[in-house]
Amino acid sequence: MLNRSILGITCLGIAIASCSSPTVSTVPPVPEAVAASPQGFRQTTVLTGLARPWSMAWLPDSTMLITEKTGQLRVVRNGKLDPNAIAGVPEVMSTGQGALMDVSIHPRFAQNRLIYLTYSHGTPDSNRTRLARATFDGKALRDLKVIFEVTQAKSGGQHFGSRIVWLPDNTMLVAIGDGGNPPVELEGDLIRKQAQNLRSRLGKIVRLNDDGSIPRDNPFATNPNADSAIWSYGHRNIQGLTFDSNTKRVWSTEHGASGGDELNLVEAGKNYGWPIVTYSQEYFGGEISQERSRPGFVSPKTYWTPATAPSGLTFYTGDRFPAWRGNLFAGGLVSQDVRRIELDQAGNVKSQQSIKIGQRVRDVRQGPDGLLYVLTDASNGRLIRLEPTGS
Ligand SMILES: [Ca+2]
Repeated sequence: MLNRSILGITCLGIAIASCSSPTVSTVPPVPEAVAASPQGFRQTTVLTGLARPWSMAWLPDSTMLITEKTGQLRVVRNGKLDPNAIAGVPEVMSTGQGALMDVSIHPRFAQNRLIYLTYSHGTPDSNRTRLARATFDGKALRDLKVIFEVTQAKSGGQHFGSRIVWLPDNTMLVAIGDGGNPPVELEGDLIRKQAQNLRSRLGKIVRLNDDGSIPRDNPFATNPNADSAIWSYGHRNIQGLTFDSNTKRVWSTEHGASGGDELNLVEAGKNYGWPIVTYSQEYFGGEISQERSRPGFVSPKTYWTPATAPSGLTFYTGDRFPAWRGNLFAGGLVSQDVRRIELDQAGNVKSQQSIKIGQRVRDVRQGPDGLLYVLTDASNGRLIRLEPTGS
């Protein structure tokens, strides 16, 4: 409420023109106050002993798959972690932020048994984000194929992304990072500038068919000066991506450098500004840009300074927490919490609450049982379940 009051005063004072149209992208968002934790739930540790887990997904029979940073794909059946990792996973470069990242299940897995993995591939001097597809026979991956990759090789171990989200037409969105911080360069300039280069897949969300081919109705499909895989651009490093099937909205969380982490409502063809406009500052001090917003660039719905280092993101639709339906849940590596984010009908942030986890949070997802699951980023990482109390 405090922030709304501040915005209200601004509107009455010097910024009347901007306030008359609150959806205009040039209106800077106001960071939301973060309230204490919601009540009525408990945290239960389901599993320990995961090696820096990164992502999780469920098969139709509720078998759970979990990726680990150094390249293992683990399987959990009836709450028990199989001691043997799934065979057939591609070789992963796990230097720095490099990892076996997202795991995602084809919407028609029951018919085709297809799963998808994103990972960093290569060497510290020459690497890229890849997307691979394979069939899963219950023990091993078969017929693994790399179906998409960043076309430019980069150096260093930073900013690979990445998350996969399916849309109702069985295309998928895949988030790819900008490639790294200064002094990492590509083609004679700071690599972060690739986020604005429509010929590059760095700093983008791409949209793909389920075989990795590029849909003909992508926003830049007919632009000869653009990579036709691009769906949105101007992103730094998205590590949270989710879809609200009611409103058909795509939500992402994106890492800034020092502060300026973003929550974005992402739409096809739009420019999210990095690194031309940002609330973020350089890690070594100083401005990345003097500009926070600009016409034609989409501003974040909120931003986090200091940084939370946002990780997994999920839109809650379950029955177990009726009061949480329609809320976003965003993990935080640095904030070591899960943010419950309440939205209004228009997709603006109404309020935020912090659910303390006390360890770096790498992912948060809604399980098929309607409960929320959290992965902690530690060498002895945990799977935690949030369950309602008193029911
Ligand atoms: Ca932005």
